[in-house]
Amino acid sequence: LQLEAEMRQALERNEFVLHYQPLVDARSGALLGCEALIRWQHPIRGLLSPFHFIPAAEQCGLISELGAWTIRSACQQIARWKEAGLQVGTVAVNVSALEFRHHRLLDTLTTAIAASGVRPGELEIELTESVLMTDIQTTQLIIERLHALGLPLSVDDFGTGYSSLSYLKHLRPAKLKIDRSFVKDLPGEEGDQVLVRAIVQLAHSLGIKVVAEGVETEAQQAFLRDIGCEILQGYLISRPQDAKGFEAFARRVS
Ligand code: G
Ligand code: G
Ligand code: MN
Ligand code: NA
Repeated sequence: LQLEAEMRQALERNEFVLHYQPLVDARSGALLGCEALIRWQHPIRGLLSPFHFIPAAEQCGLISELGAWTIRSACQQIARWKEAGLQVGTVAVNVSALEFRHHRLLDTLTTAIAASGVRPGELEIELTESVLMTDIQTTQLIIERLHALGLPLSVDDFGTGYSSLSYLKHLRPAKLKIDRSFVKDLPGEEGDQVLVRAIVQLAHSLGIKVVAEGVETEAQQAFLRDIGCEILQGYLISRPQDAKGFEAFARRVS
């Protein structure tokens, strides 16, 4: 496989980069954290989105190495920001389905956390709802180990995974991230209004915080803030940016 060989080479040549998108307090605008998003700075094809290589990495078995790169890089970045005295809150990394079930994940996390001195609550794991719904028993064991490492869980793309909702009770995520498909037509679309309000109520009654993803307009921001959604993420606040760009944002809002 051509792409596999290219990705291996890219890992060796250090062509992957993390971009960071802020998560802010819906009321005050204060910075609460960021989501780390991988890109491939390809020598010929330019900056590639994860859609162009994550699925291939999952297929060819390279995902756990790529995931390990992401985790190590995020931990190193957290350490650099702390050293520089920059407060960025919690850094979230995306972990895909196969990576989550891979036996190396916990080792990778343990080693990266120890090497970088990352403290509990500084790093968080984002998993999609569909990952959490598969093989609930094993999932629960892995989540318990993540909690023991001081890693909170954030449920990505919430509302798209045909959830039974009972998993929320067992897995105790810190955050639910409302998928941007439910945010896109707010505040006009009545069906989405009802859904988003219900998600916020459900989450709060379980002691879980709510992040709205894909916030692009001030009207969406106002609606979400008014119904008690406490965290916002989206182009309105900032696009994902490289570390330098994100640092400039962090200094501006603090
Ligand atoms: O980054 P973008 O803005 O294009 O994200 C596209 C998708 O890629 C998202 O669903 C995101 O969760 C996923 N993604 C981004 N970075 C990573 C990563 O480091 N690992 C995994 N597994 N998925 C990622
Ligand atoms: O699946 P996940 O939530 O991890 O994906 C994050 C993706 O959403 C990234 O590709 C990121 O670039 C994208 N994204 C972040 N904010 C916005 C936004 O306001 N609008 C749109 N259309 N995409 C966004
Ligand atoms: Mn995500
Ligand atoms: Na999402």
